[in-house]
Amino acid sequence: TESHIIMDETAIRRALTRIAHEILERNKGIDGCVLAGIKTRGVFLAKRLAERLEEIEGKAIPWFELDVTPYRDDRIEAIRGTERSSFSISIHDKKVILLDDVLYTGRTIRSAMDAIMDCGRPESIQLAVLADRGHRELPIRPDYIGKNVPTSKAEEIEVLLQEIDGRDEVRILQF
Ligand code: 3GP
Ligand code: 5GP
Ligand code: MG
Repeated sequence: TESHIIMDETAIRRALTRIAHEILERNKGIDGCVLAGIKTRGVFLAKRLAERLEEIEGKAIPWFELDVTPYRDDRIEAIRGTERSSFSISIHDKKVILLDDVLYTGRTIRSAMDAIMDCGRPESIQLAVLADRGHRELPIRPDYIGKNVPTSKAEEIEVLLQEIDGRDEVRILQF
């Protein structure tokens, strides 16, 4: 296995800062916005982005964790529909900004949108990802991108975050 670093700690920090500014520009501030971090690593990215937005705007932005497991398209019918999501924060009429580490086929985001829609009617849903590696299987595109990483299907992106991995780094692994 060959591997090399594509984002270091500084690059990740700068990408999140840029995305924070892009979110503020697009939404003319953060009023009515809510961040949803997709488990596992998307949660830490959402928390960091919320901190960054608060530093810039001087206002707190609500954020919550989103577990898309019950909504995955590879789960059997019997399991689907038995576990509904409910969030600590109302998403009704809110601009929900989804956060994930890597965007690949788009299936995870499709599940996330289902989970959100099950809980109410958001004004809109936007998507921010740290890395977009391509190979979409659904018509889904990110609104905010940390880094575009053209990959082959044999490659994998490894995302390491301080909170769980002890350091910040994005690597590309070639098998
Ligand atoms: P994450 O939950 O922090 O995003 O999907 C479980 C973990 O496996 C993910 O961590 C992700 O980092 C890692 N992973 C690496 N390659 C893949 C892949 O191709 N598909 C999925 N679903 N996860 C992958
Ligand atoms: P998708 O559903 O778009 O195929 O994949 C997105 C989800 O799978 C993300 O939550 C991400 O964690 C994981 N994933 C898919 N490919 C990769 C990859 O190359 N690297 C990492 N770290 N995660 C991946
Ligand atoms: Mg993820």
